Order: sequence, then C-alpha cells, then structure tokens
Amino acid sequence: MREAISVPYFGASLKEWLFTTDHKKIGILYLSTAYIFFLVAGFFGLIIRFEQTSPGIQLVQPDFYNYLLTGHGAVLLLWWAIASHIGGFGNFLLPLMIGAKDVAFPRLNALSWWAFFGASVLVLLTLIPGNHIKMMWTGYPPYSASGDAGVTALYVFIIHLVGVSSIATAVNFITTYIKMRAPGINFWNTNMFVHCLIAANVIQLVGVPSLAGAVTMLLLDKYLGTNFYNPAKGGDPLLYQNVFWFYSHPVVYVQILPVFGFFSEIVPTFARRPLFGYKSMIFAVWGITLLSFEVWIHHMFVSGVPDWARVIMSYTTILIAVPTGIKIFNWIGTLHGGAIILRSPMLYALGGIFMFLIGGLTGIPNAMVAIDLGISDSLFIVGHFHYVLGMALTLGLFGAIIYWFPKMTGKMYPENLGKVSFWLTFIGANLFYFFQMVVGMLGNPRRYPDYPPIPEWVTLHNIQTVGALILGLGVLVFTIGILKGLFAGEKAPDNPWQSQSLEWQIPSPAPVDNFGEEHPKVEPDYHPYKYGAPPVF
Ligand code: HEM
Ligand SMILES: [Cu+2]
Repeated sequence: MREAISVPYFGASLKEWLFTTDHKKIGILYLSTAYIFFLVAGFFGLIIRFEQTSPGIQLVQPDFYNYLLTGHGAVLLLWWAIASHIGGFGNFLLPLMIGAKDVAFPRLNALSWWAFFGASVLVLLTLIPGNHIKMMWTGYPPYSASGDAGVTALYVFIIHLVGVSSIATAVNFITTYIKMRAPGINFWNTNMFVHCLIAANVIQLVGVPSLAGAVTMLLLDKYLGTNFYNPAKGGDPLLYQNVFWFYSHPVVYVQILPVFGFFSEIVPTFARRPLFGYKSMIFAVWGITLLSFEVWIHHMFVSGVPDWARVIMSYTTILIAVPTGIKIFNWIGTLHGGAIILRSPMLYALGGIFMFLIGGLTGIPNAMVAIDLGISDSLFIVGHFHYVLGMALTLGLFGAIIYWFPKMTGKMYPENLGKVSFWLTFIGANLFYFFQMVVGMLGNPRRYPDYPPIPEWVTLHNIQTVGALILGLGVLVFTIGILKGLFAGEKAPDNPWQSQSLEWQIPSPAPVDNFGEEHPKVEPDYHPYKYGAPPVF
C-alpha cells in the first residue's frame, strides 16, 4: 500500500487551499461551508419554532419572522440539501469511486466553487438589516415584486451565482463519469452513489436554467418595469409558478438522490450483503429522473390551473411512488438475512430510511387533488417535507459524514457521540414533525408566527418545541463529534469498514494524487458491494 505523499488537508497552506483545483479539497470546502450555513439556518428554524410555541407574538416581529423563514428555507435547500451532497460529497467521492485522478475539468471545478463562494458572501450580506429578503424561498410575484418583499435583487443574484456553479459542476461531473472511469468500471459495477449523483446532475443541467429564467424575469419586472408577471399589462403570475416549479420540483430529487446513494453505500457495508436488486435500483434512479419533470403542477393544485393538468400531474406524481418503493424494498431486502452491524453510520442510514418512508407515505395524499385542496399551505405540508427532505436528508448526510470521515480526515469520528447524536436527532425530529403534521391537519396554516389560542393547538405546538429542542441538542452533539474527531480522533485505518468499494482501497486520508499516476487496477469481477465474508470489526 502506498503512503500518502503529503498531508493533504490540515498540512496544506492557505495558498494551497485558495488556489486548489484538487477535487478533494474543493469537496471539503463545499462541505464545511454548507455545514456552517446549515447550523445558522437551522438556528433560524429554532427561533421560528420558539415563536410558535404559544399564540401571540413573543420573540420576533412578523416582518423579521418572514426574513428568518426565507433564510431558513432558501439556505437549507440550496446550501445544505444541494451543495453538501453535490459540491461536497460529489466532488470528494466521484473520482475516487470511479478510479480517476480528478474531475474532467479541475479549473472549471474551482470556478464552480468560487461562484458558490460568491453566493455565500451575498447570503451573508442579507444579515445586514437593510438587506433582508422577506418573500419566502419561493419568491412568488406579485408579492416578491413589491416593496415589502425586501431586496429581491439580492435573491436573484444569489440564484444566478448558485446556478452558474451548479451548471458548471453538472457538465464537469457528467463528463468525468463518461470519460474518466478506470478501465473495468462500467455502468453495471458503478457505485449507487455515483449513479445517483450523475442522475441528479442531469436534472441540474436541464432544470437550473428554468429557475434562472424565472427569477431573471422577476428582476426585470421589479426593477426595469417589464410586465412578465403583471396581469394588468397582459402578464401572468402563474407563468412564474410554472417556470419556478418546473425546476423546483425536480430539485427535490437533486437533493434526495445522492442521499439514496448514501443509504445504498452504507446499508450493504453494515449488513455485509450485496445491495439487493442493484440493477432495479439503477432503473429506479433513472425512472425517477425522467418522471421528475412531469409532476410540477402538484405544487399548483390551488393556483387555478385547468382540471386536466391537475389530473395528469396527480397521476404522474403517484407514479413516482413506484420507483421510490422499489428502492425502499431493496434496502430492506439487503438487510434481510444480513449480519447487521449497528455502528453509527448504519443507525443514521436506517433512521433516514425510516424518515423517508414516513415522508413518502404522507406525500401520497398530497398528490391527490381532492385531499390537497384541504391541506395545501397547512403545517401538514411542512411536516411532510421535513420528514422526506429535511430529516431523511439530514440523517443521511450525518451518516455519510461519519462514514467517510476517515477517508476525508484520516481520523475516526467518535462512535459514542455518533450514537448519542443519532438518538437525540431521531427522537427530536419525530416529536417535532409528526405533531406539526397533526396540527396542520387540524387546520393550522404554514408561514404564520401566530395562531388562535385553541387549547389543543397550543399543546401540539408545545410538543413540537420540545421535539425541536431535542433535535437541536442532537445537532449540537453531532457537531461536537466532528470537532472532537478532527482534533482528538483516533487515527483511521485505510479501510475501517472493510468496504469493497474503490475509495477505501487507498490510504486514509486520501492522498493528493488519489491512486497515483495510473488508474487503479480493477479486477474483472470487481463490484462495490461484493460482500460475504464476515467482518472482524
Ligand atoms: C435543523 C432543524 C430544523 C428546524 C428546527 C426547522 C424548523 C422549521 C420551521 C419551524 C419552519 C416553519 C414552518 C411554518 O410555520 O411555516 C420551517 C420551514 C421550512 N423548512 Fe425547516 N427546520 C429544520 C430543518 C430543515 C431542513 C434540513 C430543511 C431542508 C433541507 C428545511 C427546509 C424548510 C423549508 C423549505 C421551509 C419552508 C419555508 C417556507 O415556507 O418558505 N428545514 N422549518
Ligand atoms: Cu414537487
């Protein structure tokens, strides 16, 4: 086994970090930025939660509440749910998993990172009181085009920069997968994470321009007097909703597919079984990708769209449950008869799959027009998407951070903090979001700081706040674990989980040149999930 040529991360100088084109460093930059933004935006969520504990206004004025909610939604969706997977893990893992030296265009990759960094700076500017954006992450006109909505322009530029970054990354990753695979790596022995990552980037490539178009027209309407969305002058606010959701529905798969990838890497490793139904999983991923562009009107069932459109998109939405069900079935199939080892990454993966299952099941009623008319814009929806996106995603990411921590840092994440943080996060999230759905079903609308003092509602809100506190504590413990692992963690073996996958066959932390000058030698019968031998850890 080769030695690492230099200490790749901690030992690198500031200059090396600033000018780096190394996919691993860029991945770590993305991931750490996304993590810090996650902490701040999660804290915004806690304040929003505390404000709703009792009826009346206690902590924050409604105007500021709108800013917190906008920041919470937009930053968690774009930074935590996209940048951490695609920019962070995608960059770090893609070349390692396919046996490449770097991505296809390392300088373009650095450009992606800097565009993203620029967007991060713009987000920080919104912290200044005069710069608040208050139109919610969806930015619907006519409100967003009005003076009350705050600095719409800043929002638009943030989307533009994130968009440039995403498109460049998508081109880069897709090319890397097609052109840079080590001889012997093919479509049928590629890691599920890579399949999911490439599918997600295909969605980015097709979808991001649509979102960029939607917000550009908004910018022109608000500041230059055009009338794309102004019905008084022949425009149509529904145009915004259509163009916005054409991307913003598929984006949920950009966000969740890489997490499916994490589950699919972690579950076989800790069940010591090959991934059940590997090929059907690949079809499911691409099925979801294709279908994802056929369902956006389910976000507009109450917006006044024609019935035929509602009916078609109601069916297509329910159809997506099929490939999704296949995946859940396959993870469970992998567990069946396996020698299950409940280390913390596995706990997080199983917890994430559970959250996804609840989120998926509560999504089916939303897809039915007759039911959605009643629960649209209620806290039921917010509870649903925190299950499916918020928490399935966060648990999956936490599991992934612990799992690949050794390869990224050369240290082990402390197992006890992994377990404690898991149980706190898992219990807290369920208390919080389950009762959020219940109060939503009783009629509590979303996005309001206040509600009528109905005793039953007050109790339900109190439970949610307790849940959010436990969840917050879990995130805190997890974060302490990262710091402890970094500064005082045990030295990591090269392959602590005895994984078959390529990224574990090199030293920890991954050396600067990955596999050296040559592609790694891939045996003809290589498969990332070729398990069978009982592990010794
Ligand atoms: C870290 C713990 C989190 C807490 C405490 C939290 C809390 C909240 C609360 C209280 C709301 C407001 C619901 C309402 O009254 O309308 C909300 C909305 C929202 N959250 Fe979270 N959340 C968390 C994590 C996440 C994550 C991980 C994501 C995404 C990946 C997310 C995405 C959103 C979105 C998109 C909204 C809707 C904003 C809007 O209506 O425009 N949240 N969250
Ligand atoms: Cu959708």
